[in-house]
This record gives sequence, structure tokens and C-alpha cells, in this order.
Amino acid sequence: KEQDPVNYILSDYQRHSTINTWINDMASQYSQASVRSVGTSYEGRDMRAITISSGSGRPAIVIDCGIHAREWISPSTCIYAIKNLLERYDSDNNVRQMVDRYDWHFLPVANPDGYEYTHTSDRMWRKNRAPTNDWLCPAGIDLNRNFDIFWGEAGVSFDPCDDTYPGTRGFSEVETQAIRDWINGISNKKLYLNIHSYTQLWLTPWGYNPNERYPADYAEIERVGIAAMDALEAVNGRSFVVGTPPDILYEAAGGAYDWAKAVGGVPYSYAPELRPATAGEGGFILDASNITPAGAEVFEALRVHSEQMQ
Ligand code: ING
Ligand code: ZN
Repeated sequence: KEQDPVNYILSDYQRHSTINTWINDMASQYSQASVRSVGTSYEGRDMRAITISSGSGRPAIVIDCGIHAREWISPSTCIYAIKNLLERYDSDNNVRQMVDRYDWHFLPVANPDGYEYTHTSDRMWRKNRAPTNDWLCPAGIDLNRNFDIFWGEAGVSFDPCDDTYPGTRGFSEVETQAIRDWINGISNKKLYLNIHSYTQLWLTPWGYNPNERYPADYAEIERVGIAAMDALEAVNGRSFVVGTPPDILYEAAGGAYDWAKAVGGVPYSYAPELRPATAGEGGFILDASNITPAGAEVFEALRVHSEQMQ
């Protein structure tokens, strides 16, 4: 693993420090890649992002993974995309087009404290590890309920012991502040993905909006999403459903992708739920043999997004 971190990286789910080291390795190996720190988690971990760009003035695609700690297939899929965009740039015309058309910004582990906690203490942890005001449940805010967009209005519990505890106010957490500032610092954004697992959905906006059921440009968001899911399904035969959380899952306010579209100004914004389809297949605890096939099918969806967005 020390000798060949580049090929080791997709063989299993990796620890946060291994992923951060790998990000630096990729940036030192490939001229199109550059690293930046977007912030520091509550427990002091570096939230490290990577940008892939072959020129200047391109529109941007922004993708974060692992905002929920236990959804391990999400960070591995970000890693797959970074690796393939860089390694296939010279040999694959489709990949070259993806990189020549867009600047790609990835944050592979958006919740590093929670992610490490799922490796060391509780595999089913979802939230971050910052303190609450409840001595019975002294830590854990749901970062995907903590964005300041209809904060706390739906799909949350104000009991700090619960998985959907949204904190005491929008953007109370250093991790959501860092994600917000990272997105705000990128210009000309076209696509934002906030990647989760599981149940095989490609969620469209809005997760919650008391003023309108669908954004005004919903038909276009749905069109590209369906085209991307046709390509995803063609890779390994797994089907994904496109739709809004209130229509096909449950409504929830304070989510990253609602904020990215409504306030961050990103026109195409989705919250994918990756494999598996069901709890019976493992749910959040998905065998590592899924890393490469899940990465490959999502990569095809990314290719179609990059080709079809107007
Ligand atoms: N699912 C998402 C969640 O945060 C979601 C689904 C995303 C709903 C965005 C509404 C808005 O609950 C998982 N698995 O976390
Ligand atoms: Zn999630």
C-alpha cells in the first residue's frame, strides 16, 4: 500500500488519512490536478479538495461525497471519478472531452470526523462529531440538515440523539461552513452533486420548498437526469429512479443540494443515492467488491451530465 497508493486506493474502503495522502499523490503526478484545503473539521481533520482542469475559463462541476459518515460507497465513487478523469485523459476521447469542457471540483470526504468514527467506533454513525447541548447524546449534527435553506422546517428531529438532528441554527457547523464557502468560491457553476447511499435514486430539487413543488427549470433537470440514468443502467444493469424527495422518498429541509441551487446558484443540482437498492443487499454496509462497478456506473452518469447540460 505504501509503494502503490494509486492502485491500492480502490481495493477497499480507505481511512481518511490514506485518502488525503492519495489526493496529494494525484496532484503531484498530474499537471491538471491541484489540491486545496476547504476547511478543518471539528476534530481538526483537513477537508481536502481536488480540482481537475485542463485550461482556464471553463464552467464548473462540483461534487462532494461522504457528507454522511456511514455511506462508504460515496467517497469511493468520488475517488474512482478523480482517478479515471486523470488516468484516462490521454487515452480516452470521452474522458478528454469531460475534462476539456469542465473544471471538476471534488471533496471526497465532506464529513471526515464522522467517517473516521464509523471506522473506529460505530459503523452506522451518520452525523458529524461536534458537541450538542444534550449530555445523553453529547455529539452529532446531521450536516445534510444544517444548510441554511428552510432550516429545520421538515424532515428533522430536534432531539440531539436522533440521526436527523439539524443543530441549533443553519450553518452552525464548521463542516457545512467549509462546504458553503468552497462552493461560493467557485465561479460559473453548472452542476452540483451531493452524493449519498443507498436505494438507487438520482434525487432532483427540491428536497423541501414550501413555496413551489418543483423549480422553474425542472423539465430540463429531469431530462438530463433521466439521460444520465439510462447510461448508468447500461453499465451494470442497475436501475436508478429520478425524482424529488417528497415524490419518491421523504421531504427534508436544510440539505446541501437545495442550498446549492437556491442560494449557491447552481442550475443543475442533484442528490444521488448510490447502490445498493435494498437493505437485503447490505444497505450502508456494502461489500468492497462494489467499489469499482459503482464507480464505473456513476462515471457514465457524469459523462452524460457533462455532455447534455445546456
Ligand atoms: N438520504 C438523503 C438524506 O439526507 C435527501 C436524502 C437528500 C433528502 C437531500 C432530502 C434532501 O436523508 C440519505 N441516505 O442520507
Ligand atoms: Zn446520506
